[in-house]
Amino acid sequence: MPDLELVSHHLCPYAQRAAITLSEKNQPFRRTDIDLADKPDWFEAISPLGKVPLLRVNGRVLFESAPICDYLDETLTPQLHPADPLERAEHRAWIAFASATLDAIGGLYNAPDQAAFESRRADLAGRFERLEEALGDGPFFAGAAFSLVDAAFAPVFRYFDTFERFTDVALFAHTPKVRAWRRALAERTSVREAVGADYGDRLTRFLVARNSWLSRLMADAAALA
Ligand SMILES: N[C@@H](CCC(=O)N[C@@H](CS)C(=O)NCC(=O)O)C(=O)O
Repeated sequence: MPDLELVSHHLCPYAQRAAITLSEKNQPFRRTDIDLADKPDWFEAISPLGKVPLLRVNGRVLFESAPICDYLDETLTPQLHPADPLERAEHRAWIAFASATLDAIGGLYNAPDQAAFESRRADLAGRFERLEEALGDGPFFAGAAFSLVDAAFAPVFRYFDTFERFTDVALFAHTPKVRAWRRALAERTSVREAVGADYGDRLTRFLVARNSWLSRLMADAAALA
């Protein structure tokens, strides 16, 4: 049994992918959350890209969430990637789509004004419509079995739980399959346990501090509450 340490950050969606994967495999691990605004020297020394997540495996360091999750999938059961190579490549492609969607979410919460917010919101709505076309009967991306694509999208959907406390971003109105998938992921134990109990409050503080259009919507909603 390898000694595993996940070097992470409280809010990082990429680190959540690794935490979810470890949990789906019932693999015990230590989690070390660092402050990305004040990175410890030991972290700078072992992180080639200066990013979390890192996975320390018996003292060796893996970086980047995709190879981390692939390594875990190749060494621990149950296997979460499909056995068929073509299907596996498709899953990896949708995981890349999840990463691009995370970038688009960053664009949304950093939008400086209403016009930028609206155009980034419309871009995201288009991405979820594209995703809708890729989904089957559920409850998960590839049907009954939870996969690494599910581990990649659960942190994507988690952002909206916080956004929707303050404003209706109306992103899922025309995507019933995505809505059902989001609900199924939110109920999954591995997904729930991938963040701390204070995640929502931490994310709220992070978003308010962006000084963006969303920060203003959140401040207005809080003032009305
Ligand atoms: N492609 C990387 C992305 C990881 C990433 O962007 N991590 C962010 C936190 S969520 C980070 O560490 N950023 C460095 C910083 O903020 O300085 C992966 O899949 O692991």
